[in-house]
Amino acid sequence: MVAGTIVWNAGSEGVGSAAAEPLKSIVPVPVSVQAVPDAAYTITMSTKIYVAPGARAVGDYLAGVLRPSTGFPLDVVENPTPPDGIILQNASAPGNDQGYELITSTTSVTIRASTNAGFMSGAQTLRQLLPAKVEYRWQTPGPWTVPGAKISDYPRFPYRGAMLDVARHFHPVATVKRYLDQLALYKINFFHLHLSDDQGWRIVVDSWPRLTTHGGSTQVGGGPGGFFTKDEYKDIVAYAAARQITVIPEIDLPGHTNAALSSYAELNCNGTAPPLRTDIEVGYSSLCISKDVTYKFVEDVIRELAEITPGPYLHIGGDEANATSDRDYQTFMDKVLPLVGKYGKKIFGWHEFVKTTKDTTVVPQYWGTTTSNAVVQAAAARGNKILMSPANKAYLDMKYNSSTPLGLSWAGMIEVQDAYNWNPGTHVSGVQESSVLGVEAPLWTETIVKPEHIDYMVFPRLPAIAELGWSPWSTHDWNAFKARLGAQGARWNFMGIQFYRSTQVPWD
Ligand code: TNX
Repeated sequence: MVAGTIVWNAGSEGVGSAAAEPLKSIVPVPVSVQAVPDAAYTITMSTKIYVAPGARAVGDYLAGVLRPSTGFPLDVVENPTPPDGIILQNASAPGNDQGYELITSTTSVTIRASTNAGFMSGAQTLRQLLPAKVEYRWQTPGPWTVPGAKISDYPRFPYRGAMLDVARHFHPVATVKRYLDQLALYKINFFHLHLSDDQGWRIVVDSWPRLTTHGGSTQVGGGPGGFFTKDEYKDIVAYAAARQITVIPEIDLPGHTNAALSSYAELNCNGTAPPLRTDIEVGYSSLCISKDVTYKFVEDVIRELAEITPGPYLHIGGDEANATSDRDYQTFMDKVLPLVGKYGKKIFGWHEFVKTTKDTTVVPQYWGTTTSNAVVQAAAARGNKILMSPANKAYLDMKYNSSTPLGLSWAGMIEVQDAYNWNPGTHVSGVQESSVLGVEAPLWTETIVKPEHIDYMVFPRLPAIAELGWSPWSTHDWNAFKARLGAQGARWNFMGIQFYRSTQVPWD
């Protein structure tokens, strides 16, 4: 079937509004959805989840999503020849290795995939095919019917990410887990955790303990701050992994380092520790490029962080190093980039760092507001993959409009339609689709203090970015998207997500 085709078999037309129909409400929209008459499947008290060997983790996750509202036991069972029920079956996947098929019959709903990433995406589609109340945390009456369907689906880009800044305002483990639960629903598969900035250092480094005891002790506005112990960080990584999400930790270097400089006087060129900062200025701090202790510090941090990070990537920041001269910035990156490799990790950084290296394995994250950038274009020409986070489209901390009570506006106001109406594959001139790794939606937290604030800025824009990363460009259509997005509102209500009710969207 052609990418993006949506085939409606006889009997599926004219039943209710588009938004109310689960097969027409999936976000991100699948590559192909076929309605199959007389093949609806109803989950009952006796339904079991049969898993291929290796897919048990996804089966357990799916059972965990479905049990509270259905009240059903939904045992997860390994069985090579499952009779009926929910079946996760090994098979060659459509498109690429993150793809899956979902096929219903009156006795089963089968997800066919070749990786747990594929099974997880199929599970999220299944979740969206069930009534919105399946998201409720209390037992609620069914029926729990999946419409008759054959879905074939796979992502446009391998990387769909979200970033959370826990440095400007600290966000504890429970808030991070809640966010991971929300991200999984939209097939986000990378979680970038911004762990250090001028206002706070949020991860324990045993060899430099004052980074957290002092550097983690406050935040923007002067509150108590906080930090993750290594065990808490590992707990986040495991929770993400159970949702097939890879954590990419960021230590922002050599700028955005006031919290570190305040914790250790020796990291400053003048040997004097500055006070902690709780304002939202940027671009004033820099590690001391000429001191040997700087590289001992950076190596210790990278080593300890790499040890507790099973994923393949570390993000080294590199943005807004306005207090570091160009020559010093180059010197710093020449010394630091090899350290990441030494501890077995690949490098992500904010896009400007890529001017310092010809290494084509590093990933610059484009955060500019224009559609041409010489450094990024040159990197793409050399063969680097680019991660797209244009601030005027993908930044979740920008206001929706001038009356939005939270957020900043330096990159513009971003209504839902603005977040949706751009093409990652053509956005930056000279960066072809084949050079794009994917998309990421960053949430900086200068003004974001509580989970409700996260909800309000993330929803409904994150699903727009998720769809740009997943769905074929041939499906891109604002009117179709806004109808599907509107149908998600009921789901968010059951999830307790306090979203922004944009007037651009016909909410259910
Ligand atoms: C720019 S984008 C920053 C952050 C701020 C953000 C606020 C980037 C790489 N740096 O330090 O938090 O703007 O929107």
